Amino acid sequence: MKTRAAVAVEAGKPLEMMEVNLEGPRKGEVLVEIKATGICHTDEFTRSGDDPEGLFPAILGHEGAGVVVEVGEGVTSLEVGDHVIPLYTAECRECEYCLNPKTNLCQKVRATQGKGVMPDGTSRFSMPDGTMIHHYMGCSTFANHTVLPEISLAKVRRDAPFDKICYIGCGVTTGVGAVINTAKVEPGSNCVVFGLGGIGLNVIQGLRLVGADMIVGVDLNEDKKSFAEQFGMTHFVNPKKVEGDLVAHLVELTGGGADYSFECIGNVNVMRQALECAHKGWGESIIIGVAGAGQEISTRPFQLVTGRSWRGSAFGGARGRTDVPKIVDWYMQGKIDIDPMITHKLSLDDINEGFELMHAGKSIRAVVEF
Ligand code: NAD
Ligand code: AHE
Ligand code: ZN
Ligand code: ZN
Repeated sequence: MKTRAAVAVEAGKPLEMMEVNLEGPRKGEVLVEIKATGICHTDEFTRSGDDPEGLFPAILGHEGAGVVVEVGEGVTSLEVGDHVIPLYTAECRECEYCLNPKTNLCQKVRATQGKGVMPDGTSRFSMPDGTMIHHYMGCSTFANHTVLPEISLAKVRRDAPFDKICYIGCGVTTGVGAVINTAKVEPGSNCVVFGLGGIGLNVIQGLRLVGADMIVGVDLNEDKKSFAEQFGMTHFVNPKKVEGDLVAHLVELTGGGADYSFECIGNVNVMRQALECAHKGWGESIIIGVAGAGQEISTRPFQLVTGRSWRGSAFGGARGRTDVPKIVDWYMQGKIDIDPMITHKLSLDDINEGFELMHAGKSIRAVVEF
């Protein structure tokens, strides 16, 4: 079939709208009509050329929601008409990783996913001239239709709006999940969140949900303050307005250091600040931000010797097929907010505007509706 897609033809170039060829689902695969997709900073990270795993041409996008149109041979858990959220972290429920309760990082399709192909080693997408187009993060939601492995789809309730729940495909689950699944933050904790964008705001609402006490937000963009307050931030710090050392300021503000800190930017210098503002003896710092090729983190080992822990979180530690339907329920029950974070709605033709809004710090999430 043919479908409309925004194609990343080359690193650093705007996406190009075109009609692409899409082959139907093979064994264990599912064809999905994408109804809406968010634009995450990770899409920009790859588009810009910073991603060491980035491949071109590719159809980016990994924060979508849609409807099953066709199922391939052997697919048993989904049928035509089911509403689904694509998962960049699959859940096969049988690999060594899925069987270990300490991780959500299913590896069943991860190697081929990283090469921009389906598990059989081939792509379903091609350009009008027949050139192969890579899949992205196993999702490719910047296309009106896409093909995914069955294990990379979470089946969700049919009454949930696509233009909101697409955000659960990455940002919401990443932020809320980092608090609940990765850090396991206890009620009454004092926490610091670096970066109040599409991920950081969801960390903040996760902290409110679990009953954190002090929720300090740190961002260079003053406009993010009022957004973050809506979701539970109790104190705002703009590093540009702090006289002297930011870490010392945060340690003092939190009465000795954060019980938990979260880096939601992808800046290795901020990652160090996030670790070092954690409380001596027990503070944990969670890295969520993704840093560009060649970048490394550093600190004095003494920071760890004296009881701070440095950890990371992917997709909020969530097991997608199991946890994503529950997060959709939380949204429908009003336990978590999504609507005010969707600051812009665009058509696929205007998707590059979404990247410009992100750069200008004007959007939290721009969502493309098909
Ligand atoms: P975003 O662009 O919406 O937000 C980033 C925020 O950081 C902005 O508000 C910006 O003003 C602020 N910021 C930038 N530099 C800063 C600095 N030096 N100090 C303080 N604030 C600063 O991005 P997002 O969509 O929220 O994504 C954030 C990061 O999380 C990205 O690196 C993204 O790739 C990553 N991410 C990781 C996962 C995961 O599973 N680990 C999932 C989604 C996104
Ligand atoms: N390709 C990058 C790594 C990118 C990365 O860390 N991705 C996160 C999800 S970001 C979603 O917005 C993730 O899930 N990582 C675990 C994994 O298996 O990719 C690089 O640096 O190579
Ligand atoms: Zn993302
Ligand atoms: Zn698995």
